Amino acid sequence: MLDKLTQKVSDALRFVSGKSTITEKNISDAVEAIKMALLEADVNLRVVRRFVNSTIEDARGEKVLRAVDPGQQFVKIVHDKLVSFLGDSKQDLSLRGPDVLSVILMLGLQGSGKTTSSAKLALRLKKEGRKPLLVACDLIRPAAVEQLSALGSRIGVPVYKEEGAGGPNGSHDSVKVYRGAVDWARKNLIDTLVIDTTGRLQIDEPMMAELSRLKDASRPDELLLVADSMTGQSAVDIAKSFDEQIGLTGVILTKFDSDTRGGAALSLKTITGKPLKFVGTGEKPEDFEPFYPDRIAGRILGMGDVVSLVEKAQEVISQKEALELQKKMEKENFTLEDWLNQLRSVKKMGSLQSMLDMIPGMAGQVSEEDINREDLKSQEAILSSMTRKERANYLIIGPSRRSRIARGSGTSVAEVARLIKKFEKTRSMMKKMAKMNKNGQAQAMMRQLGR
Ligand SMILES: Nc1nc2c(ncn2[C@@H]2O[C@H](COP(=O)(O)OP(=O)(O)O)[C@@H](O)[C@H]2O)c(=O)[nH]1
Ligand SMILES: [Mg+2]
Repeated sequence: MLDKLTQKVSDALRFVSGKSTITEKNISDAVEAIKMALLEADVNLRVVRRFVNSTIEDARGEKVLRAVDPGQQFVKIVHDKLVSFLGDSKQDLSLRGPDVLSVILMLGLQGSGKTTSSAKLALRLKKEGRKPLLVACDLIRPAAVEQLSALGSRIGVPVYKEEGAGGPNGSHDSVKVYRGAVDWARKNLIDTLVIDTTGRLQIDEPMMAELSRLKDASRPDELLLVADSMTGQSAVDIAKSFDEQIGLTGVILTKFDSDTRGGAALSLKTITGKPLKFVGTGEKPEDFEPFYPDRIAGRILGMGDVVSLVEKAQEVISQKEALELQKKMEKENFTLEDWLNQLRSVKKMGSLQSMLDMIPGMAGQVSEEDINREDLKSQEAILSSMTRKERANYLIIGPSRRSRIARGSGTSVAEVARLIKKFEKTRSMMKKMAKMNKNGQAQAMMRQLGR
């Protein structure tokens, strides 16, 4: 889900992330790339413009220019912007207390996932301790009532239906079915009605008229539009029409598990002002989650659920590199060259700790206090003053090479010797750990890297 958008956005952020200084050019390159990514994801053009402008505005702000690590801060700006466009925080349903009947009206076009989502929502309410009743008010499609019944028995939620109400010769009166459901609910201690309604392939007058009547009769607490995320911008247009003609309290975005481009999620709140409340993530009744803007933003950024340093480390060390490192460590092929690369990656990062935790076998072994940054600087200087050959095989570094390296790096022969000692020690420690972790911890970390 959102794979393509995630890929594009994280590529865009590569213009700035991990950079200790960023320029207007870096920012505008990144912003331009993000703009393309959003357009490709079928985000509404107006929303894209607004997103881009307010990101630039924030990025130009004082805060960023003074920041210690502007690259990371820019990533954070984009993250926060995504969160705000997705709707800031999770939006709960507003339902009544258990002794008053709450009504949820499910709206949407045919095939959007209304019936499935009704069952999913009912299951969720049941798990939360409510007593829901599914009400079959889609009286146009002959199979709709059967489908809802089957889902209801699968999840253990009662379904209210009226014989003869649907089909070509039925009464087509969803208001009558609703009234019957209310009676049944009173007798059976039901506290929430989830009403599945009629959908058409397009918005048309008879459908809206019928839904309007049902709305007036049932005075719902929640009017939820079920929209197919695969339809991108047209989901947004549909939401707009439903909101104008019936009025909505929120949106359920379905088929979020398929390769949706994400445009609907990003445009909906901005264009309609209606919050996304849930997402459907599969065909099963359990495949349903509240919509958490920050988590989705995290996914779009390709940095998991939170913008954390650990996740930024994933950009620095790729999975492939980590696997190679693991192999080297096992075979004791880890060289000073590798060490220098590690140091440089560490330097690009905000936090050493998270970086150390990413190195196979190092998690929890070394704490940030054990390493000071000055030390790292002189280590890097020493390593840079070595020749490639020396870094590939430290055993050739005799006394004369040592003093040359010391001069070149502005350190002392003793410091060079200390670094080599330390490297030897680290290497044998790494080898031990690599063996220890071969199938355990290290594998888990690899998976984490892969995510
Ligand atoms: N993959 C996936 N399929 C879904 C999701 N929601 C619904 N569907 C499928 O979409 C199709 C139409 O769903 P249905 O609930 O009958 O739509 P309705 O016409 O609006 O009532 C069915 O095949 C569902 O299994 C979802 O979140 N993910
Ligand atoms: Mg249906």
